[in-house]
Amino acid sequence: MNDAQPVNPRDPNFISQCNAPLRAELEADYDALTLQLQRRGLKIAPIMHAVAAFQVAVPSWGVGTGGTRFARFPGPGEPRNVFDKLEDCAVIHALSGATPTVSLHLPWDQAEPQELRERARELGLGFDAVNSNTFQDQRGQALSYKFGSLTHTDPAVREQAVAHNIHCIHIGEALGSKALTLWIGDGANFPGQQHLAHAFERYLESATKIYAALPADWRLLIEHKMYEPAFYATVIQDWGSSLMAAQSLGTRALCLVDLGHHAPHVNIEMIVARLIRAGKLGGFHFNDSKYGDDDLDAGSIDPYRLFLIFNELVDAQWRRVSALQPAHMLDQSHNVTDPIESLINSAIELQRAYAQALLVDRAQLADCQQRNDVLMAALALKRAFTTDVTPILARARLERGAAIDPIGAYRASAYRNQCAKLRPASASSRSGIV
Ligand code: RM4
Ligand code: MN
Ligand code: MN
Repeated sequence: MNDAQPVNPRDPNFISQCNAPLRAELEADYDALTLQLQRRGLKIAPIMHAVAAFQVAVPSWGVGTGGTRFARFPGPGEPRNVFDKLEDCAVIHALSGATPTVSLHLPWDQAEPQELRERARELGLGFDAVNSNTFQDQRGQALSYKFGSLTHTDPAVREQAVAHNIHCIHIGEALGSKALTLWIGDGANFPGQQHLAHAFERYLESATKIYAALPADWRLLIEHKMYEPAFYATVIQDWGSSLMAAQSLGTRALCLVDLGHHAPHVNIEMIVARLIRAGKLGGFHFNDSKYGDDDLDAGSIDPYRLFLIFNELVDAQWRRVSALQPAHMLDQSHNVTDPIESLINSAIELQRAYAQALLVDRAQLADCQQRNDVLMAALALKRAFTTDVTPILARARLERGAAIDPIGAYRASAYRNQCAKLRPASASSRSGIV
């Protein structure tokens, strides 16, 4: 199968052919883990089923090759439009079994909503949150966002930005989305450039208009980011600003945590715990980073941090915190890997962190915390984190009709080569999304 004929990687027969030689080994590994967990008083089946039910949305902009401010090195067979993107997303889902929805970015993904919905249905996909874009100017746009959008000093620019967001809601409604993600680049590059208090007030005024246009069953996800493109002060720069905005807008306004949007060394899991406490955790943009908003593959730099975030989520489930349903989305930029492989692997890394968090002995941990047995408390987490849950993940995929070895199956299908033929490279080489 290595010397592959072009085949459709979404074909269930192809996937089961790929799985056939791997089944026996998986079964042996799964049985061994079953016994290991049994000795710890844990049942493997509910954990495996929880992992199988885990879902994360794929960002449409993630299936193209990204880039930096300096360069973009296009890969072969990149998607040329939103329909190609949907097809790539369907491949990711067929092989991983974990990504049934796509998060669109408008106007990057502008197309006839009926056509989008129809194509997604054929591919077995749905739509997650829609993302608006007022951080760039579009061709033919009347007013510029150079000095801001929702917080611009000119009310006419603010109106234009509000109208775009309302347009996104309408498109999202036609697609079956249930949330609008609001991230703006507004801010200042120089002290004195912007009145810090007034800019925030203008944000609230504009966001209130968007919130008012939200259908009753929709949520507004407010995404903060510390810097970039504004390098001195960003209007919604941290979870404090985002929480203040969410609290003043209303119950359906919630905070979205993009893992790359904090200062280095910030304790993100604690932010997650605080937002859960406030009833305002709306969702995540998963990725990993070393220095800034690097948008690297989830779990590739600091898998322990990812585990600690899932630990807070599972702990909240365990405490039966009501109405906690955070949206899961990936938000990554793939500069040097095949985006499909990165996204498959990232979805798996999220499931890994989730499975590990499900292994934590919470009663024991609570007891250690109560008695201030610091070392045993720390080890309770480490023990879960260092357990190799790979057989649970593979078995969960099998359960969903996906691939035991998704990257192996993807490569065997030669899908990328097929795309390279069908999707000739375009002359334009934009700088990538950051
Ligand atoms: C931003 C932010 C947003 C994403 C854009 C492309 O840094 O993460 O979520 O929509 O990038
Ligand atoms: Mn993001
Ligand atoms: Mn980002």
